[in-house]
Amino acid sequence: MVQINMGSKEITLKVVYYGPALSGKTSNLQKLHEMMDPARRSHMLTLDTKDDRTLYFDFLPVEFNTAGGFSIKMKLFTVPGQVMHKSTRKVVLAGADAIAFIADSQRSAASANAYSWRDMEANLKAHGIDFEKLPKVVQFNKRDMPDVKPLSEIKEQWGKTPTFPAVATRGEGILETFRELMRVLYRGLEDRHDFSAKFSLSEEEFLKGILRNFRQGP
Ligand SMILES: Nc1nc2c(ncn2[C@@H]2O[C@H](COP(=O)(O)OP(=O)(O)O)[C@@H](O)[C@H]2O)c(=O)[nH]1
Ligand SMILES: [Mg+2]
Repeated sequence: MVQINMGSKEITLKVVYYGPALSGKTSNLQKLHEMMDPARRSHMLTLDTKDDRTLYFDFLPVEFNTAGGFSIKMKLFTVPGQVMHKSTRKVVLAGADAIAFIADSQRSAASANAYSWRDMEANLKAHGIDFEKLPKVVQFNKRDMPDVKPLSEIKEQWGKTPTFPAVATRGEGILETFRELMRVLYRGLEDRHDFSAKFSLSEEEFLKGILRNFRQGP
């Protein structure tokens, strides 16, 4: 959960990109990293195995300072999707303030998506995080592949949960997903911690501060 240090005026937030193996979680963070100003960005940390699958997690920090003198430190993580890394996923989820669920749009991936969603729900509940209330956005990636689930079907299935189509390898839909993720994150913080009043930080300033770190992509 959000860490607030009034002494050093630092607010630390944690966001997790979750989803089945190979759905494009690492690609999302890589594209975000590429969109950051090279002069200001820190390194993206990726711990890979030789078969190019995420062994542990990816980590990308994004920061900005508010007009009210607070330093916002956003930590973006991905989880490894492979079934065998269940305990790692659980550890990475601890204290998450918001989730981007990266689904694979291919019809053949439907059961892997569903399994991963249930796995996420169980892991969050095990941490005592209120699953229903946790801010979430869903991305349907790999729209360039043949035999993908139609967007109309996706919208119908997901109701009021925001969903975004993407082709992560081309950077399409990455920033749109991230912007909405930041919006629902802020709204969750406002509900639980009265953010705008306590830190004189409006939703608009929050979004601008975060998104200033990124070149507006194609
Ligand atoms: N065709 C296509 N391939 C993608 C897309 N996004 C990711 N990939 C590929 O799918 C594989 C897994 O992507 P990765 O980001 O490592 O997935 P992760 O396991 O969820 O972190 C890699 O070979 C990517 O290049 C996409 O939108 N379209
Ligand atoms: Mg990965």
